[in-house]
Amino acid sequence: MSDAPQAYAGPERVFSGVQPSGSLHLGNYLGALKKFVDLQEDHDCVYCIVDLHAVTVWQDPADLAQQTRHIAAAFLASGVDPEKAIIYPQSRVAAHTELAWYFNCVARIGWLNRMTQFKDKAGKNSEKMSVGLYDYPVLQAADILAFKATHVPVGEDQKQHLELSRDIAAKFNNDFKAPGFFPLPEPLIKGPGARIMSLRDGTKKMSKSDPSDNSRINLTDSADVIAKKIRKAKTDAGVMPESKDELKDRPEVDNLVGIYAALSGQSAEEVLAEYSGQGFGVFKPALADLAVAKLQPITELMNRYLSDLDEIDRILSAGADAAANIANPIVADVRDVMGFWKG
Ligand code: AQP
Repeated sequence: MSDAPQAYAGPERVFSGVQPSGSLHLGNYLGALKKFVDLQEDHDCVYCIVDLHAVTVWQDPADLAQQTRHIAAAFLASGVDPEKAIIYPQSRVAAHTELAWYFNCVARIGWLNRMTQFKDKAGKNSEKMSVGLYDYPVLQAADILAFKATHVPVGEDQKQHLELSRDIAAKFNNDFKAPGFFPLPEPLIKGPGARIMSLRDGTKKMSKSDPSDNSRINLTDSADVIAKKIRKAKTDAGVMPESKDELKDRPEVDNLVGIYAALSGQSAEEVLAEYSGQGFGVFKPALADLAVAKLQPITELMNRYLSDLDEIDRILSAGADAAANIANPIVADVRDVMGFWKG
């Protein structure tokens, strides 16, 4: 008999989340939303607006619900279809927080101490950060595993958190002698757009919380603002190179080529073949035109969805019911596996 733990034999399911903590940017779109749309065609998909994650840092109560609707509008405008995928706010499904508590008792402090995103976000102020920000990756594991999700489309920044989810799932299965109870979820990271960097510093990821608005392209930016931000994007004194190898020490140029490739559906090599030897005076306007052509229809649709908040609320409510119908029985099984009193 093999000593290998029994593999998960349940159906495939996709789960991912986006925080309602500010305006979505090009990195969120290319790293996550665009993949959500592709996956809904042939997978069972659950897409969550992770408001419980958002409140790990201060969110103004006057804005939170509207920010949640904004993310829903961005999902819909990007092409996520509520007939094909579940869209809902995390705080409406209590299974997330219940499972997170059980996982808090499975995960080890040493595992969380290794999470680089907490260190990056907390900086020198870790003592002043919320316990929730530190524990965020455990809630993320609960988000995924409350649905027994097998695949998680995310940007590269989430790779370490996904590894933690796998470790928690494996330890739970092992500790409670429940081989194959939880799947070990696979990140879906590959592909263009997995790591979009700041327009001001090619070594830092594009982020909602970057204090410089010029560092990112927001999905709500007008055509003029997008063009201006790309015109101002940091580059160097060189011209467009011939090969990808030559991009290694040019992170800002590498990033712009990556953005062009992800938006146009070409490879970086194809982009370089078209623009090698040209100056940024040629490449940047071409990139701006492309970005405007791809993003403006999304911005316009978002605004149209936001003009009918009742419809967004209806979609979120129906999504929350559908999500609870999947997650509640799974978390009830977890209680059984752990041996809680049933009455
Ligand atoms: N720069 C990026 N490139 C590619 N993918 C990215 N994602 C985020 N930034 C990039 C992916 O977008 C999804 C949703 O992210 P999130 O809003 O839940 O949280 P985040 O990763 O913390 O995004 P931000 O913009 O960096 O927010 P702040 O500044 O608030 O921390 C995830 O799949 C993420 O990988």
